[in-house]
Amino acid sequence: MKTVLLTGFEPFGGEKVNPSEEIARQLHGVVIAKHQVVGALLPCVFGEAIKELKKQIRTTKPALVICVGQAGGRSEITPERVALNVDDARIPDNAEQQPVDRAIAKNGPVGYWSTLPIKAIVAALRGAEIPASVSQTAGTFVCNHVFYGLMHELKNHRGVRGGFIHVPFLPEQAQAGQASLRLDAMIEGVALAIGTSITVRRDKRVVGGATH
Ligand code: PCA
Repeated sequence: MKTVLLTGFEPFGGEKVNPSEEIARQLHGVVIAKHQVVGALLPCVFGEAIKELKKQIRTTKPALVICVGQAGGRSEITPERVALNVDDARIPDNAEQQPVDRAIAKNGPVGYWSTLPIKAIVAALRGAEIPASVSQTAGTFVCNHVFYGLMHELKNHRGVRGGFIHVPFLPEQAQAGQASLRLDAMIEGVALAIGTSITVRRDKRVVGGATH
């Protein structure tokens, strides 16, 4: 059976949990549209995270790679449109590194597009009453770093699609007034995103779908 590599991140920034870790753990082994999901955990560390991702790609030989991370404060599940070739950390990573204005790949392009059908994913989630929108930036911390590293690596893997999805805080992480989403809705949403990425070859071209 073909495989889908689904990565989550360890907690960072003083948090005790990371919803993306739970999502990858709970979808590990699940079969979606005749593909088996392999869940993996990435360290929230510049450099190490891409190294671990590449190792997972080597061992699982996936047909599709979706990396998931937490974007505290967002209220929706947000497939990212573009990865940027820059590290610019607003807080230290889990190894106390805080790169500023540094290229991820010295001679790499300024950005890479996601090759996931991001608009179709948003439509599928909204159809299931799960809040979703396209995000225009994954930031410049470890998530964008991994997203860029993924797309740079996939140049060497023809036909393998990949991209990044940010998810909100879990209810227990949110401070008063901050948005959050229940874990079961996130799991259902990411499973739908995987199914949509397998079955929709050509993305929908629709207006809107973006709030970030
Ligand atoms: N979110 C961070 C890194 C790890 C994670 O889950 C980010 O958005 O960069």
